[in-house]
Amino acid sequence: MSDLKNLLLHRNGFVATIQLNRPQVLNALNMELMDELIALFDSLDKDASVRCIVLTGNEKAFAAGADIKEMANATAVEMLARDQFSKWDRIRKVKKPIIAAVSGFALGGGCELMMHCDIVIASDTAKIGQPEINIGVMPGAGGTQRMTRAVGKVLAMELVLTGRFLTAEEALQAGLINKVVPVEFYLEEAQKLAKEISNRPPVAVRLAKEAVLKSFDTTMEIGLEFERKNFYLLFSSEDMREGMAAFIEKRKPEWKGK
Ligand code: DAK
Repeated sequence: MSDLKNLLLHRNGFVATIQLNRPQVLNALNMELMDELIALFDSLDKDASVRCIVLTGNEKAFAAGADIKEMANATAVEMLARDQFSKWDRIRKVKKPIIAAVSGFALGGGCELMMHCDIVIASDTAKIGQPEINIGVMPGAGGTQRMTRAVGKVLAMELVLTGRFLTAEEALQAGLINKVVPVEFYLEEAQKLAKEISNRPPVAVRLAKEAVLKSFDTTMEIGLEFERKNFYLLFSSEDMREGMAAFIEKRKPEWKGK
């Protein structure tokens, strides 16, 4: 995709890094940016030369939320017609792992975008929260649901009702993010992890991600059955034969993604 206006794309081996690129407004997520982002996720998801995606902003902001100036005059019917909710839902359906590399502000829709990702590496400068309450609304892209599942009811309630920001360290303690590193390293650390995941067998990675996400949508019994079927399915992959043969022959496996 060569005509990106609000994003930058960088490729290194099997890892694609998407950078949100509206620095003048702290990467506020306007509709044009979101449409580009969703289309880019779709295309990277179909591209066999990509195995893991890193999503980042810049040092000052991952994203300070949906673009308030774009919403300020909208009516409920206009918001409904924009149909942004169902578009955001397509990010949830990306099959390849997405790692968020977060520095500075991850607020409102920015925090919700972060929570759509599978793994989060943050800089020690990160400020994470759902401050929508301070502008007369509430989270609209999964904040009340994903935040609550990640950190539990009482902290989610406090964050959503007061708009307070978490520090990176607090977010780590609460289980919202995976790791905090000094600001110079957050992107490098996320890309290192992405490279590590992209050296794993792609079909198993895909089915494992799918099974973990399934746990949010279903009962334990149905989830366990789903997991077991994905496990059995992997016995039809060439990579499973290769992985087990390589273990027995004491050599490094070579993954084909088949
Ligand atoms: N929207 C638009 N512009 C923004 C922005 C935002 N969310 N955040 C910052 N900016 C702009 C500022 O207006 C300013 O622009 P100029 O005045 O220079 O033209 C520039 O970025 C720099 O910001 P500040 O001057 O304010 O910078 P400070 O360092 O002083 O403050 C801040 C940083 C992050 C504390 C502050 O900018 C701030 O409070 N920003 C708003 C944070 C916020 O309330 N976020 C939640 C927005 S509501 C949906 C999906 C999602 C959502 C809704 C619907 N659907 C699927 C339908 C999500 C809603 C939200 O996220």
